[in-house]
Amino acid sequence: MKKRFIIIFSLAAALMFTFFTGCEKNKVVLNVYNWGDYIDKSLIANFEKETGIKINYEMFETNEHMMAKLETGGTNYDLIFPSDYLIEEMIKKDMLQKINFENIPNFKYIDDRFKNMEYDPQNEYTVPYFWGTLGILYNTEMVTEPVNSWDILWDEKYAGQILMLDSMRDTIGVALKRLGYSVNSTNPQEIEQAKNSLIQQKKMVNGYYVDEIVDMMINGDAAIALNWSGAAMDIYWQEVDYIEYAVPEEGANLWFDCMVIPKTSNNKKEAEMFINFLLDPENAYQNTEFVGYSSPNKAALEMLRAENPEVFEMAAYMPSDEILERCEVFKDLGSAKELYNQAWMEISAQ
Ligand code: N2P
Repeated sequence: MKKRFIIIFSLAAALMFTFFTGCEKNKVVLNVYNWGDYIDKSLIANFEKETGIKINYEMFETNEHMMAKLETGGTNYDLIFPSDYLIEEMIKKDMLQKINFENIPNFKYIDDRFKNMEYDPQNEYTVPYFWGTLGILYNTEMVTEPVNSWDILWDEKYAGQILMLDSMRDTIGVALKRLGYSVNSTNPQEIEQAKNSLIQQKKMVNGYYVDEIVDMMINGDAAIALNWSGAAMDIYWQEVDYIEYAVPEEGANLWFDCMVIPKTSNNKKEAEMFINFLLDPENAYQNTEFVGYSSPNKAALEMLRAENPEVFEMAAYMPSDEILERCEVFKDLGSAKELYNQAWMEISAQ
């Protein structure tokens, strides 16, 4: 009797083992590739719990790093978060799949002003994630003059106190704007002048960074930094009150980061589920507050307005029309990208 019980028990245990390991094997793994510091990670855990889908989350620091990785091949990302100009390039290169918006009912929460953008005119490939501007973070205890021009990043007075973004289009774009040119210039002489100004500036620069800048500014390691608007909001939410953000009068870059599904994805339906999850008003609200960047989600903004109306007065979260008018969106430059790559290499080699 006892023996029989043991046999039945072991058989049941063996069956259960095969069942559970089988499930584990069939579990979908979603490969997500996003910018650093660009999601509230508790949302990932909640999605995994809710759906049983596992997320393999990797991060990049710039559009160019992400693209280089994709173009090297051997990746199978299901969801990535590029900016406007890179989306344009990816669509041209046939690297993206069309999204099935029937699987994303929460798309209705996206404000119309973020739909059918120039980089995706029929809105077939993209769902907006966050948006913002490029500008200057400055420490009000170290910088007492008004900050309204890119010139301050070239001011000898702040030698050793200046942080630049280790990001090709942003940094060259600012140098172009400062000289009165477009951030999308394809004129070799203009790009050459921008390059020379950055080489000349380099001796005053403390360093080129991306995700480290927020902490360095909070720690007082530098007085001024080139950065994106959401970094200022991140600092604001940390209740640090000596860092301000300004978009210079010469104008800057206005950017839109979106969720897109690369052709390499084998889990398109699950990627769309995750997009829909991130667009849920509660989740989008939690995410914008955690990350700091501006949300294109109307319902999330209503929640934010109820709790923190003051952020709608802050240029770092809600740039005024007057600021937006002096901004340009980056465009894919086609073959002229080579001029930027070459200039960037020369700047980096200095
Ligand atoms: C967050 C990166 C912001 C993306 N670390 C700017 N497009």
